[in-house]
Amino acid sequence: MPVSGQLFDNADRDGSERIGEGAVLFRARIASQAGEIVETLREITAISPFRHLVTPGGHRMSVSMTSCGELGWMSDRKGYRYTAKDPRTGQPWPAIPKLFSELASDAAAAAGFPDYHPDACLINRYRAGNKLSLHQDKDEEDCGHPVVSFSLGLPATFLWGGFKRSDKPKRLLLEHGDVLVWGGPDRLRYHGVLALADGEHPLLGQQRINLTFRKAG
Ligand code: MD6
Ligand code: FE
Repeated sequence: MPVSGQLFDNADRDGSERIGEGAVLFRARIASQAGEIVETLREITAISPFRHLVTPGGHRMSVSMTSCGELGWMSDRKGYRYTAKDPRTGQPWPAIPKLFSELASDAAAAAGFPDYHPDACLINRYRAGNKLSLHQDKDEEDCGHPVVSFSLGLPATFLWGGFKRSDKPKRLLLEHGDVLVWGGPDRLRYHGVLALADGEHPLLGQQRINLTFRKAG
């Protein structure tokens, strides 16, 4: 239900904001769990460290990435795909911690996607100036499942585009603790992240971390 004039007319009392037919932004939803999430991330990145991937076109991505889950997202000269093992270590990707999968499925349910069980979590690390160009998430077998995104650390300007790369995107500020769930008719929208501005975050210092959960297999 829309509330006071301070909020947008698509904002609800719980701080959630519907930004599309299949998309809801929950502001600061996981802020109180952020410390525990970051601690758990350290355990994951000790096993499968952040690395800069190369796009099929041969560009080194400025954002560094790693994964956890039964499947991890990969890019190299041969293309984008999911793998069961981290090519860097030759070992399976670390499992998705229970805390993460519970928070992701709770958020999905709150956005109208019950019974969400992600099997892949891509972890992105941005430092000042790092950006992610407009793209669609379409490497998953069945795009009937939503993507759930957690933002931690420095704020970023997220580009919420249309269904063609040339559609002018809207700008959305994603801040520490925000959760964005998007699926259904919005699942294949183009989206990206503008170059991260300098800053200092109390928990994460000069970085932004983004986790995106998917059902990839
Ligand atoms: C980011 N996020 O926020 C990058 N993709 O750093 C994504 O690319 C993304 O947030 C699909 C669904 C939600 C997302
Ligand atoms: Fe994406």
